[in-house]
Amino acid sequence: MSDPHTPRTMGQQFGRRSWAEPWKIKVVEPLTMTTRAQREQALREAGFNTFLLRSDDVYIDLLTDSGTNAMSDRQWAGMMLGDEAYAGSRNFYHLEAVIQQCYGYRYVVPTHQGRGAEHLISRTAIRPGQVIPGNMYFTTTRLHQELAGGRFVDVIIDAAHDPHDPHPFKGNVDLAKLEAVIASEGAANIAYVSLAGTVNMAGGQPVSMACVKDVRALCDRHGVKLYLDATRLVENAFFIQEREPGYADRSIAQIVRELCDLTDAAWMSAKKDSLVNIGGWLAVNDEGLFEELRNLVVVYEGLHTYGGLAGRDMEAMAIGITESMQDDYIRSRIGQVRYLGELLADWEIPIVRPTGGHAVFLDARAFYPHVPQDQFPAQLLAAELYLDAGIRAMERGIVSAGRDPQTGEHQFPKLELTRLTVPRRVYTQAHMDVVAESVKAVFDQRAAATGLRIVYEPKYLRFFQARFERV
Ligand code: PM9
Repeated sequence: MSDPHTPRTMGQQFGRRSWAEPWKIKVVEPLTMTTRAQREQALREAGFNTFLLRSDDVYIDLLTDSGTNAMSDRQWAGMMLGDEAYAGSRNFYHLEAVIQQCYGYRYVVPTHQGRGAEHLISRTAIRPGQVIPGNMYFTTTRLHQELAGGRFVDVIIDAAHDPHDPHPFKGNVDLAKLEAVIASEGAANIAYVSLAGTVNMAGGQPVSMACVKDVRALCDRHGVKLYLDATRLVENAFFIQEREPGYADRSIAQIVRELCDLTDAAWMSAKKDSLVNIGGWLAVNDEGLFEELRNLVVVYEGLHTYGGLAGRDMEAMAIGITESMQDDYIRSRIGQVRYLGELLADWEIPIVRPTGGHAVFLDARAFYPHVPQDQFPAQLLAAELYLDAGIRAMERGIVSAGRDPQTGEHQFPKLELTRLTVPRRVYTQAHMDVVAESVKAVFDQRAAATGLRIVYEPKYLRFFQARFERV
């Protein structure tokens, strides 16, 4: 069933009454077009890793939605209001007030980006040997939890691991799994429950408000804290508004606030939802935890009133947060991702269903059933997409999952995905058409593709810097 919010299907349903973005373009940035021969050379030099390509060699860049947002004229104007004082910048106080109002937490600590916040919360809230249950791992989040001596345990519902399961809230926590972890480890040995909305590695899938309420109640029964990765919470709120009974008439801002109010603290990579190119924060309700975080931030990020950011960046973030909560904006944002997903689904190209918030995830196992997982089918698919039309995607499979810290063996995730991540307010519908047609061309050539082997592998977060060659 098509979704009524998709621009294309709106036209089909109501007879050419299409729906478009609530903004127009004021500044443009030229793109580079390359030949196949140039791309072959660039990919070889990049060791078949799209992270190692120069962006000048990329035509349509769907590597990530992180820090790739187009800012509004208001945000650029805000940059001129940057107060670059070392201490007590007025932009920090503006940002603090906006976070307190929109996300609802009492205390705010700015950080340079999401992983700066993950580092601080992990160091502060995890004792060595403790367990952190969560709704699927995220690469940087789990690494910081492990570096702090913790162990992540996945408690997401089984449907999240099945690319074709149409569950509307595939980010939900399986309460029985969570209860079992608390029972086996003991509540005192749970550092906190780590809840993400949306869930990136599951395909940008949302968590429902009903589920968060249940998790909150379970945490309360056991005296366990509930912390939120709010990186794409605005996108999550859109899915709640669209799919969850009782929320159709609530605004995105109200839903975000209601969900945050069910949690004890949050960390944020503002480079996603908040429509900026850099920035992050931690926000908590507990004064003692805040004291520790505020002290630690000066060691690793910068003074507690800038946390590694320029004043102008904090101003752009404050304005971006407000813009991100506007219902028309978020509908167009998700609508564009869904438009791409529906084009591919119409052509029977295997993607994660339902289409998530920030990206369309291609099911690389279904693309290349003849390529074993330890020959990196999703990495291969990203490479083939680049070769076909200069489109840059990202691997989200076995390379991203990394090695087991105990055994050193590959971890084999059920999902072997290649992510077409859509930057916010950057590309047009015509770009999405070009992307879809390239994916189709690569799909039609799938039988000829051969696997990859690793020739260089760094110790941490290998997907960023590993190098490959064809088997
Ligand atoms: N996510 C992404 O492309 C950028 C780096 S990893 C390829 O999806 C969540 C849910 C994220 C995230 C980054 C971070 C870390 C935390 N949580 O990149 O450090 O998706 O700002 O945030 C990326 P930073």
